[in-house]
Parts: sequence; structure tokens; C-alpha cells
Amino acid sequence: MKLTSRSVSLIPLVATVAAAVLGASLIVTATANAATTLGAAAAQSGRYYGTAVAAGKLGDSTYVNILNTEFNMVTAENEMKWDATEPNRGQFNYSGGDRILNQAVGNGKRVRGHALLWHQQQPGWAQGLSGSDLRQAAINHVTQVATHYRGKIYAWDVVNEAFADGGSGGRRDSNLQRTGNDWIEAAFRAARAADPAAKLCYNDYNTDGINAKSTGIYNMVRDFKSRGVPIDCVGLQAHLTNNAPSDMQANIQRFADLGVDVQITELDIAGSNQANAYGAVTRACLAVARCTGITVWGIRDSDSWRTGENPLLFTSSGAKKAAYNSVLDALNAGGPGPTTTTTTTTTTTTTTTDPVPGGCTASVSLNQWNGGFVATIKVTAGSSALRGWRVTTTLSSGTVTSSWSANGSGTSGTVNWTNVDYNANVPAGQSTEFGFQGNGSGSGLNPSCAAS
Ligand code: G2I
Repeated sequence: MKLTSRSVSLIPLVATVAAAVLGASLIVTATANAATTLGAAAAQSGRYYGTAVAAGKLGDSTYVNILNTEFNMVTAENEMKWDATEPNRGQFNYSGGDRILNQAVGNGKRVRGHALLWHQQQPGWAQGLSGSDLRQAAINHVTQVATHYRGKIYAWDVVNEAFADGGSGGRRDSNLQRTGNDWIEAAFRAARAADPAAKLCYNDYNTDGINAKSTGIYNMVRDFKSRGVPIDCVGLQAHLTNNAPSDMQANIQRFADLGVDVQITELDIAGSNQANAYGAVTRACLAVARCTGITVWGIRDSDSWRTGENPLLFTSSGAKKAAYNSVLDALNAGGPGPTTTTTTTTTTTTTTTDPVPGGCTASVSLNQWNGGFVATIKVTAGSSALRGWRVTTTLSSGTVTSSWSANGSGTSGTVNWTNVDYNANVPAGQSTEFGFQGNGSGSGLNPSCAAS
């Protein structure tokens, strides 16, 4: 029997040793240890499993129970879009978006922001603008919304669906496109300035396999990377019927090879081959280290925008479907964890230390630029679960201006960071992240971790 590094990494040492001796008992042991929710199963390889959430459904107990049990990432289905957040020019309304974000964060979940600029769901006043007036309004919108949510968003869909369908591989015509071909990079630069900690994604549909449209996006990302335009991730929406494209993994891999993360952002699959196709999409993501997570576009079939197609993982009454089991099994079968990624503007340094038994380790991913930095600290539990943790960092010259997902003891010199309520518990071998932003230099932080 061949023990692959993949199977070993998922199974406690003692079980691996027993399996090596007893052969077939490996399967039994792995099944006994399998995670029982989508979020926990994805977390085994450092990934997330998310869903789109509608604020209007947060009073529905069946919906909220599934949300809180199964998912650890949330996207607002409509509430953070332009028409919702800026119904009148310069007047912002974050009520729906904040409700979703607070519900998610209060239950230990992270949030994907969706979407800062899109040709659809623009408020009426923006639809009537053009040229430099529209460009100015659009960039102001990006700045205002990303600033409101600064430090709270894992990743933003900065621009949504800007490429044309069909074989051209070019941009879609829209009022935004008519302001000049550089509107996308202007939006990404504004988003980075407003929230340096958020990963910045380009998101689109019919781009799950290798085709003219996804190649157009690939060329844009390659161009952005070569010119230093800030982009960290590509979202593949994955609104599918019956099958995952046979070259989906290859498509994810080619984007990853450009140095961006890939996320499956709006997954739903109609058709009689649904369960198999869900498994195939899951495996395509797990096979690429930089595919960092999957989001389904709604919880129950009755929550889907694809009315009557029943494309989701739960029935309208909230029961798990065959597609759910297919996803859970694929997640439990594992895959290499995502690499640590950075949102680099000038220099990036990453330090890591080996996991220790019992306690914890901390590593830093530093995004440093002239006069400022963002540090993302990863806390990894050793061979025992953490019930609380403390990370110590040393700032040689910089000062902390804001932080998220941890409480800091100060803003300069030696700072002790302790967990907040929702990230105190870290299962053995798994990780959680917190971060801070500062002025000056963030080099030499040299984080150390202790269980508390
Ligand atoms: O169209 C499916 C998705 C494609 N990718 C971008 C996503 O943002 C998009 O999501 C859908 C939502 O699932 C729908 O819920 O975007 C639609 C708008 O294009 C959303 O539909 C809208 C209706 O068109 C509105 O009439 C309604 O007021 O939902 C609104 C809120 O219920």
C-alpha cells in the first residue's frame, strides 16, 4: 500500500503508523476522523467553504442554522453592490451589508466583499453618467465602500464581469468601459489604497475552463502583475450545468502560476449529474494550492437565483442533498494547503517556523511599502487544540494604526496580541489569521506564539 504525503498530512501520526502496519485500517481511520461540516472539512487543507447570504433571510431559523453550522465564509448576495450602498450620489447606506458582515463575524466567519464595480445593479443616477463624471463617481464609490469595510473583508470582488462573452477575449461594452480601458486598474489601485489588507479579486462567469474569455482575463492579470497594478486573486463564478469543464483544474493552475489566488466564488450546478459535478469542482480546486476556497451561491434550492433549477447543496426544506455529500467527501479527501500569499507593493518577506507539539507557531506575511505596511500573522496550533493564544511581535521603528481579529497590548515596540472570542479555538494542526496595519517599517516582527 502506498502512503502518499497527502493522505499522511490528514491523519494523526498514531493512525498513520497503525495504518502502515495494518494496511486497510487506514481507510477506516480516515473516515472516523473525517470532518462533518463543509467549513471544517475545507479548513483541513487551510481553505474556506462559503455561501452567499441575503440579509432578508437572517430571520429564518432553518437558513441561519445551516449557515452557522456549515459555512465559514460569507458573501453578501446583493447588499454590498453599488445600487444598495450608494442609492443617491454621495449618500451611502451600509445597513444590509453591515447586517450580513456582523452576523458573519459574530459567528466566526470571514467575509468576501461583492462587488465594488459592475455594469449591472448600478444605481439609476450612475447609469445616467458617462465620461470623466462617471469615472470620478465610480472611483469615489470604490474608495468610500472599501474604506467603510477597511480591515474587515477577506477579499473584494473589485470588478465584476467586465469581459465579453463569445470569442473575442475582449472587454464587454458598458458605461464603465467607455470611460477608458484603464478603468479596471484605476479601481484596483483605489481599492488597495482604501483597504490594504483585503485581497483584491477580478470576478467573472463562463471563465471556469480555458476559453477565449478566461484567456482575455488571464492576459489582463499577467499585464497587471507585470506593471505592478495591485491584484491578488481571480474569482471563477462557476454557474454550471451538469459538468465542471474538463480543463477547470488546468485553468485554475494557469492563473495560480501568474501569482494570484483563485477562488470559486458563486458555485451552483443544475442538472441530473449535479452531485458528480460538485465533486469534480471541489477536486479541481483542491488540486491547486492557490485555490483558497469555494463559495456556493446560496444555501437551499429555494434561495437560488436560478429559480426551478435546484442547483444548490440543500433542499428547499433544508435537507442535505447528494451533492452535499459529494462535496464533503471530496473535501475530506484533502489536498495541499494554499500557499501563504501577500499583497505586495514593493517588498515581501515571509518567515515561518516549524509547528511544535502542543503549543503553537506564528508566521508573518508582510506587505511593505514606502512608509507603511500590513502584517498578516498566521497562528498554527501544534498537536493539541488551542483554547486561546498569545502572539508577541517586535516593531523596531513602525507604529500600529489599526488591527483586526486580535487585541494588541500597544502600538510600538514589543506588542502582545491575544485572540478575540471567535478565533480562540484552533483545532490541532490548523490555523487562524489576524493582522495589523502600521506606519513606518514592519520588518523584523519575528512573531512568537504561546498557548494561553
Ligand atoms: O446573476 C447571478 C449572479 C451573477 N454574478 C454576479 C452576482 O452578483 C449575481 O447575483 C445575482 C443575485 O443572486 C440576484 O439576487 O444578481 C442578481 C442581480 O443581477 C440578483 O437579482 C436581483 C434582482 O434582479 C432584483 O430585482 C432584486 O431586487 O436581486 C435583487 C434583490 O433581491
